[in-house]
Amino acid sequence: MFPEGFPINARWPAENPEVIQLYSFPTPNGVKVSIALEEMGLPYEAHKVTLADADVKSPEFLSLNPNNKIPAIIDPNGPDGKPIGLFESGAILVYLAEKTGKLMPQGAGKYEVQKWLFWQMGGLGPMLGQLGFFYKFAGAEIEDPRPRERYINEGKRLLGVLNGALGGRDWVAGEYSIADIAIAPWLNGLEFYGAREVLEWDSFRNLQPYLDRFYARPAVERGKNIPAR
Ligand SMILES: N[C@@H](CCC(=O)N[C@@H](CS)C(=O)NCC(=O)O)C(=O)O
Repeated sequence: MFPEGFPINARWPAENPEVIQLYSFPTPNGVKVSIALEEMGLPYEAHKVTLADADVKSPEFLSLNPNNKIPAIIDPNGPDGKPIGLFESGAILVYLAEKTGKLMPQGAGKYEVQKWLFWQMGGLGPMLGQLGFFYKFAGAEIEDPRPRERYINEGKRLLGVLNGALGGRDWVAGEYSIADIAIAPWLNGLEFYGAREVLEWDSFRNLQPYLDRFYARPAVERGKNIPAR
């Protein structure tokens, strides 16, 4: 079985085991990795792992990510030439940037990128995810308005922070980077949640041009639907 020591291969077999194996679904967290792989020009093989328990809670998937969430990867050619498995989209983005030397500069610029990457991982993603739950999905019928209000207010606050950071610059850390790849798909998800209006999207004048710049990139266009639903 290859990559050796990775039982996930039994359920999602690698056809081309020499390249990076991606286990994902085209959600804002999932497409971060397919977009980064496309931007960096790394060869990879994508496996569709749906969000259903039958997939993300299968013993094979849990063997790679005990936290039962996509995305996850195996790089057969990791540090010291040995295979490595990774989960958490932020950790995967940093790994790929360091592997290729792309989309995260050295020196002070690296920390500028990481500030915004961690801001997305700990703030924008979780808060907008909860907003989606309480505004559109299962929580929408909960009568108590406080959870909805809390995530709307926090979502607006975060959009304001990002809008300010994008004043006078095209990309959040200056140059285009893995921080943008982490952030932009989450902004795009607001349309799917039907939450643009309630967050007063149009009042944040730098955000739509930022999204347009991001989605005009050919690698983003390719990566945004991988793996196909
Ligand atoms: N912090 C994680 C979050 C990943 C995440 O929330 N993945 C969702 C899809 S976007 C998932 O797999 N959900 C399935 C489940 O929770 O059972 C990351 O950035 O990788």
